[in-house]
Amino acid sequence: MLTVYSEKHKLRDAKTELYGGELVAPFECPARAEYILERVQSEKLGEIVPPDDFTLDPITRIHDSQFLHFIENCWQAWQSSGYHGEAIPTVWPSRRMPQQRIPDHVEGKLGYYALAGETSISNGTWEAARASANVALTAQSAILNGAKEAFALCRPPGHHAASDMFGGYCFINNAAVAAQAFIDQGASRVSILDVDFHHGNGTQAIFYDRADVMFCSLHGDPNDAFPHFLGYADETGSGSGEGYNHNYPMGPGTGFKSWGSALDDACQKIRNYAPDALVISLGVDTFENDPISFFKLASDDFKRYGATIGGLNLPTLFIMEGGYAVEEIGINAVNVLQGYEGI
Ligand code: SP5
Ligand code: ZN
Repeated sequence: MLTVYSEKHKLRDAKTELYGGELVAPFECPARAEYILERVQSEKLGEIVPPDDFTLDPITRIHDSQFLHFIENCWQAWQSSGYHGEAIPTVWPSRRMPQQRIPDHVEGKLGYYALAGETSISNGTWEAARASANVALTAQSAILNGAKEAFALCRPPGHHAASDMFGGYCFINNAAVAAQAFIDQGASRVSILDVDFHHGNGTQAIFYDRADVMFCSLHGDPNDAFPHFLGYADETGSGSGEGYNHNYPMGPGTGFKSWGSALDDACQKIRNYAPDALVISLGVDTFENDPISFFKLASDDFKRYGATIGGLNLPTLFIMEGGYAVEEIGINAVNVLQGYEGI
């Protein structure tokens, strides 16, 4: 399987994450991608190529231009305002405050565009997010040009980012950008299957009223898990998108037996939908030793479910999302890809 990887992910190297009332070293760190790359190499998964350059056009198909402009310029504006730490929002347009104004000051803009407060914006964040989207688009092009499958080793991740929101370690929604690229290049239907531990709230929001992109997500019940405010089972789509959004929230301690049944159900929905392409939001934070999650999948389970995805026999684009048990992240991610390939 082809892997697309960019060294520019290292430019996303924030020093702070707001966690449990403290500023800690971010869980979403450069070592994650390096461990995955090493495992791709040591397992001889296949060729590894750098991304092509793309214009902003495929990204603006999904994201609001002012939002992108903000992510690009936030760090500069934050520094100019005299702050010494990284850019962290402290105020939001919450209930009973209107959301139609976008304030001028960077502090107001941060709250306007942030969906959560844990994700600091730091020097290099925009460049890394841009490169991550190019990694996804390059892998998507490979499939368009005939590859059966490809692995986009994206970092930073994307599935929490909506058209005009960042957070949950995400800035540009790589899976959504790639799915839209398939549609723009002639696909009639695309399925996105999100197996990250967290609900892909950004991806759901982006495609919620559309029938041409079906979204299925297996995740920690938002009653108990981030992002808390989306990902419930009764969210099934709206307008012409009604029936094309499927959430499988599961509680603390969920192991492979129940998780695998949910996957089988989602795969049946994908089969019935008969998409032209399948995009997998591949988070491996479902792992039993993940430091911020509560599912109990073992390393071998990743191989087993990779085989289930392979059984769909669809052109498949794997997009890397979360996974924070850093030393095992390469084993778990590559196990999915090898399971898919029947290895
Ligand atoms: C891409 C991705 O996986 N993003 C995840 C972002 C989660 N950030 C918030 C984490 C809050 C963790 N609370 C967990 C409590 C564990 N004791
Ligand atoms: Zn996650």
